[in-house]
Amino acid sequence: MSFSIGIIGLPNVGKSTLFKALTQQEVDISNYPFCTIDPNIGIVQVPDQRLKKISELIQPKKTTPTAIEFVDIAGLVKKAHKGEGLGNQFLAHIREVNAVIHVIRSFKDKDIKHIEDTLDIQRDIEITETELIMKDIETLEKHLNKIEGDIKARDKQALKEKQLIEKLQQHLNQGKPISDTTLTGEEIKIIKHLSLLTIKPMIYLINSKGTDDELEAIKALPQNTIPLDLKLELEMSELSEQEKQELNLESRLDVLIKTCYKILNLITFYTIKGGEETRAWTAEENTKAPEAGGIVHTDFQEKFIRAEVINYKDLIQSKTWKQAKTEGKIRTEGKEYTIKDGDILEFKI
Ligand SMILES: Nc1nc2c(ncn2[C@@H]2O[C@H](COP(=O)(O)OP(=O)(O)O)[C@@H](O)[C@H]2O)c(=O)[nH]1
Ligand SMILES: [Mg+2]
Repeated sequence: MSFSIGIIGLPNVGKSTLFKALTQQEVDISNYPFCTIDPNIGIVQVPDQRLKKISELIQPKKTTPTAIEFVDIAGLVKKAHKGEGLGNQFLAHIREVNAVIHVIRSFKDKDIKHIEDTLDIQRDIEITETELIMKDIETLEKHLNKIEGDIKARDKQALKEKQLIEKLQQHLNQGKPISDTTLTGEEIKIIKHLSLLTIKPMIYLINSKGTDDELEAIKALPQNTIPLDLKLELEMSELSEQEKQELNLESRLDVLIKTCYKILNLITFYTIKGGEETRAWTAEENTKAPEAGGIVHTDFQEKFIRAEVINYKDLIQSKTWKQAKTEGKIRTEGKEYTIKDGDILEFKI
């Protein structure tokens, strides 16, 4: 299983610059068989201090971080929902990702053309979001037409869908993304097959130097807004750790990756493979132990019997696996166990 984040926004705002900065590091892709191989898709290892510490304790032969995919989606133009520019391809790519980073330009550079000529964060956000909203309105209309017969026949499921679709249409018609409304688990299930665009969690990335003026301008934006100087981030990604230290530079891409985790409700768990390899994995919150096993290895899900579990914090306190065992901190958990962020698991099949 892998999670992917799409990078979207108007042309010339810094999307590819961000993609390059994120994917600069060499990644051994044979470790990540679930990931897609495509020039616009990059596998990015998730920075993880806990994994480092676990490896220091366990001293395995190999340490493997978890990873997420980033997709550099071609620039969007007005009327994309009508197929303008690479509109259809653009929107199809967004359907495939789990969340979206919306890059908005706030850097001044007269040599780099701004498609709307002036800097205006709020206007640019609206241009992009309007396209997504229009596409969702269209998708919902099409689906309503498709199930018209069933609605007339008073089919129960179709009536449920109709009611929900009308609620969403009303919301979209006010220019608001679906992610703004609260949906029940059942409602989410009902519309899942429609792959709506504005239901996806979104991070706003303001590409700027972060001057006081700029920070003032983004105060009114929603949570999950991150100012980042993408040109500087790209330059930093080309430096070694030592060079960065000497220049007193610190990348903020980690903050961005962590925010992606947060908006997707993802957690990290670890395996140690009997001390051979410490490895971090990504799961959704509320994942049960056998499902977590399935993320590591298909066999582990079907043949799951139990797992030995210790949380990261407890292992650090005990200092060694052996000591933790002596202190009774390594628990045995069964099929109903819900894994927690920071759990270290040994699956028993
Ligand atoms: N001055 C400045 N230029 C930038 C910044 N970010 C990107 N650029 C430049 O803007 C141009 C377009 O960037 P790119 O990432 O290709 O934009 P995209 O069309 O959104 O993928 C490139 O020449 C970048 O070097 C920035 O923060 N400051
Ligand atoms: Mg680009």
